[in-house]
Formats: sequence, C-alpha cells, structure tokens
Amino acid sequence: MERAQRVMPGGVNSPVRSFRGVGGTPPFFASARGPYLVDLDGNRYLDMVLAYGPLILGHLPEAVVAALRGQLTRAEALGGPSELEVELAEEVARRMPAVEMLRLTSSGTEAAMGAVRLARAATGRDLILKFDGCYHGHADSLLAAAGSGLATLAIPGSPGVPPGTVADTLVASFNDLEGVAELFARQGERVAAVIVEPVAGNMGVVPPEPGFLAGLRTLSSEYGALLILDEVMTGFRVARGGAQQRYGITPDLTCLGKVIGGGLPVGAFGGRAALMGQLAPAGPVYHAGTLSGNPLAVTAGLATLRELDSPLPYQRLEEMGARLEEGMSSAGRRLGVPIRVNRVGSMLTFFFSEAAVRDYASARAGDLARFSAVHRGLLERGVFWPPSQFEAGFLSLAHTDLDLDRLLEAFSDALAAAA
Ligand code: HOZ
Repeated sequence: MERAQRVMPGGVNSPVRSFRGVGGTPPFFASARGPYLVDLDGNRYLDMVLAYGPLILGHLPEAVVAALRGQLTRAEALGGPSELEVELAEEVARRMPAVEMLRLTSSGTEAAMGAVRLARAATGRDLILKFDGCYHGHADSLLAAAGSGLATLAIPGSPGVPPGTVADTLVASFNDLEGVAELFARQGERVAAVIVEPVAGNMGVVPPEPGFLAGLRTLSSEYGALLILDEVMTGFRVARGGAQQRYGITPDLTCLGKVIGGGLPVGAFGGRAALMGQLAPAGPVYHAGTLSGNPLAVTAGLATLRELDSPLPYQRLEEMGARLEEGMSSAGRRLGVPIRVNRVGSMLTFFFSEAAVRDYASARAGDLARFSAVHRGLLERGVFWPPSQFEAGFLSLAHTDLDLDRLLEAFSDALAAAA
C-alpha cells in the first residue's frame, strides 16, 4: 500500500477500494477463481464484492474464458464495427423490449452521461431530476448528492464541478413520490429526465417501495419528461430482463454496465429506436468512444448473458439471497443487535439500524462504527465484503451452499465480536 500510495492517489484507482470507509488497508489481490480471491500473501477470501457487481458467474467462468480465448485468436480491437456488437445489441433487446436500440460505451459513467445528453436533446429541456444517494457515475452534472464513493468518504460534492453544472440537477429523496410530485408541480415543464437506480445500490441496497417506480413513470409521462432507469447494477442481475422486468416498468432510456461486460469494461445505453436514432451519426446528438464495442469486452458480455438465458440461474440467485438475508437477520436477533438486511435478488446490504432503511437519510443513520467492526471481522475470517456501508454485497452462481454456511458462520462470529 505504501508503494501504491507513492504512485497512485490514495493507492487506488477507485476511492471505495481504499478502505477509508472502514479503516485499515485493502488486501492487494493476485488472482481469483470461482467465488474466491487470493491476495499477495496467499490468503483466500470468499468474494462478496465480485468487482462491484459484474461477476455474476463468479471469477473466470469456463464459458467466458473459452469465448475470450477464441476471440484473442481473432482480434483485440478493431476500430470498425463487428458482428459481435450487433449480437450483443440483439441479445439485450430480447431481454429488455424497451431497448430497441443500443449504444455501447466502456463504462457505466459514460452510459449515464450519454443518456442524459440524449434526454436533454430530445426534450429540449435542461433540468435533470435525480435521487439523494443514487449514483450514476462521476460525470459532473450527476455528482449532486451522489452515493458510492462520495457517500463512503462523506464528500458532499466534488471540487472541480462548477456550480453551474449541477444547477440544472434537482434532487429528491428515494421512495418519496410526494416530494417528486411537488418538484414536478413547480418545475415539471422544464424537466428533461428523471434518472433513478430502480433498486438503489450505491447507498447500500435500498429497494423501491410499491408504487414508487410506477409513480415516477406516470409523473414523467404526464410532464413530458423521460424516465431513465440506471440499470448498471441491476441489469441482468435482479432478473433476466433487469429491474424493468422485475417491477414491470417501461423506461424511455436504460443505462447498463457491469454484468453486460462480464468482468471487462462495457457500458451501454439504449431505448426506443426513435429516441436512439437522434444519436450521431444517425442524428445530431454526439457520443463517441475509441474502445466502445471493443471485441474482447463484448465477447465476455455476450458469453455471460448467454449463460443467463433462462429463469433457472435467477431462481438459484434468489434462493441464495433469501438464505443469506434470513441467516444475517437471525444472527442479529440472536445477539440482540438491531439489524436490517435489505435485499433484491442477489444484491444485499446489512445495516445496523432499528428503523427501516428506505432512503439515503435512513441509510446514513445506521451504526457505521459497527459496520466497520463487522467488516473487519469478516475480513479476518476470510470474507471480502464491500468496504463501505454504501456499496452492495453480491452473490454469484459460483457460490455454493457450503460457501453460504461459511459466510453465515463468519458473519455471526464477527457480529458477536463487534457487539
Ligand atoms: N462505482 C462502483 C460501484 N458502486 C465502485 C466501483 C469500484 O470502486 O471499483
């Protein structure tokens, strides 16, 4: 870590990895396989971070490795269109009917940037409405009241973001439909888009309450604003067709990332053909990227999606998630520790709180010191949990029932030691 800190700010390339949210220093990893990570000292950890979400099949799944090996004999980058990109767009459209057309990027940040620009251009309006604690990457206009690393490090906003850039960003509370209705009543005619993580994952996992997403859909349509679902975390994770399938919501635009790249850098945004057709070169709205649609990254994404092409993997993820939720909650009950386990499918967060966690304020009100102590205890017991109260824990299809037994035992012991 000392060596890393000499050449990289904070020793890391993304702030939540620094462990500042929980104290201590991060292990440096050397290799990974299935649900396990191995650090430079040879210690093995059960991986509940999974690269912050992409690795839904675990590390180095056979199907993805074989596809990548094949692609490596053909091309690593092309600088021209390939059939692979078309196949990926078709696979996405089969799973998400609202995504008739897709534009590939290299990260979720770029996907959200592109979607917001397109929404503003298509509506001729400037205002964006986002939610406190939701995170849509680190583009300037979306760094208002953001979750993930900003929440972890308690950074209210970032220096270097001119006030004018966020002046057009309105912020409401997650799950507060009335608040959104009030904002719309005041400025609805100026709102280009509502952007939301359908299941918040960057303030820890916070599920949408019944009616919240449907209400956003109705309000957006009523005022002529677009609804952007940021499914970077939830896309192909909480259901074959993402959160839009799970909750029955049809967005105007969808942002994707993580699972769609199968562990390699891919993001995407998509929607109705009439909207997407406004993007350059078909239309005037600019978006570009040297490695957008990179054949290796697209190959990993395609191979991953094809492994997820039936309800079965999702049933398995759901069962494991339910077991984890129940096991963690009952450990809290047994030890008399107030705990709330928020879960949707295979994404989950434990909060040390009496009250339900339904928005950013309630997520922050939990006992963060206890979270840090339990995180430390898990790490000492060979479990790598996200080093922040404000990141989601993930399960993969590589996790076994035995892994869950071990995890629940470690959790119970870590909780007892921290109580
Ligand atoms: N924005 C990512 C998930 N919330 C963090 C990823 C990372 O730090 O690696």
